[in-house]
Amino acid sequence: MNITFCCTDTKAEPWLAGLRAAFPEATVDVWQPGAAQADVAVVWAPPQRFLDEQQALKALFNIGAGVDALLKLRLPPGVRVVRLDDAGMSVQMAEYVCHAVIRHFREFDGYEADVKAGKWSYRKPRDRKDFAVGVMGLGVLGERVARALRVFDFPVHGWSRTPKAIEGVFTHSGEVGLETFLSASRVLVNLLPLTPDTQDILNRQTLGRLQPGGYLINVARGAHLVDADLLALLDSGHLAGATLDVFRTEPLPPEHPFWQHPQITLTPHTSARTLRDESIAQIAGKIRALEAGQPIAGVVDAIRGY
Ligand code: NDP
Ligand code: OXD
Repeated sequence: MNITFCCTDTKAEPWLAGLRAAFPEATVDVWQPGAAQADVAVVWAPPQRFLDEQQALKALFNIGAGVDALLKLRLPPGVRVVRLDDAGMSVQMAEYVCHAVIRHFREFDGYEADVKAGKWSYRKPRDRKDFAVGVMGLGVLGERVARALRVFDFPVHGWSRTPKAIEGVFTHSGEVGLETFLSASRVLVNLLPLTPDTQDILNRQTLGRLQPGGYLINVARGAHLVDADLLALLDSGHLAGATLDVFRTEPLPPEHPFWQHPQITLTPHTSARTLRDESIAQIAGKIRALEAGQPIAGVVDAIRGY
């Protein structure tokens, strides 16, 4: 078997070592233009030239959960696109989102500012019943996040394309369920894949339906959010703030107003990182399963877009 590695912004050596250890019988190399045809590829943001040259690939293993960038490229015919299926990401996402929700709910940002100013002051405890959290997307990451939020007794609503049942979570689905879902939520967490149906979904209209004093946590993709609409809703006072991990352009350009906005907390696309060892183990297991003709989880439906 010939495995090729083509991952932008990723140190190749440790990945190659892990893949070689898992497949001692295989050839595992970093792709170079003109390289021999490979059977399987491990990729992140590969150039179009890679895909144009590697027409014999049977499977493309994306070392992330989101495949939006990959699906914009022309893929070899019949290739299976396989996403990372958790591989240590969901616990990180649950930590990040619970941290952001709790920081906002308990006003820890306010306490930090007070302490910096040498002020010993109390804030009135808030009622968590008034801080219902809506999780958009109830897949591998969204479901874990919804369950984690329930541990802190927040009312939790979830929205997905097809109906879902999660114990303790009020679930809604499809276009018909969106309005009820939004108006039931004060804090909105976005964990949707980026597809033609979900691009720009966080806009003046949808965010405007959140309860007054709403709060946005976007951890999925920057292109889900209409930046100007978020700024307008913060200025109008309808939204109290936002925590953003993803942006239309990454790195976020230095002149972007999000950097300095007092109600926006931002992080550099780090809410759930790809963990190398877990990912290699998962990909290796799936390659072995495919070799044995067994079904695998995480195969992307290119028509659906995730
Ligand atoms: P999944 O594919 O497992 O889940 C996607 C969920 O979104 C499903 O519940 C699906 O519904 C729902 N959905 C898709 N389209 C629609 C729609 N049109 N309307 C309503 N619901 C919809 O994805 P993951 O949970 O693994 O990941 C989600 C996203 O998180 C990734 O695509 C990626 O963009 C982002 N991500 C960000 C990271 C970061 O560090 N910031 C790290 C990892 C991922 P259904 O259940 O009915 O199919
Ligand atoms: C992913 C990501 O999609 O890192 O996995 O955003």
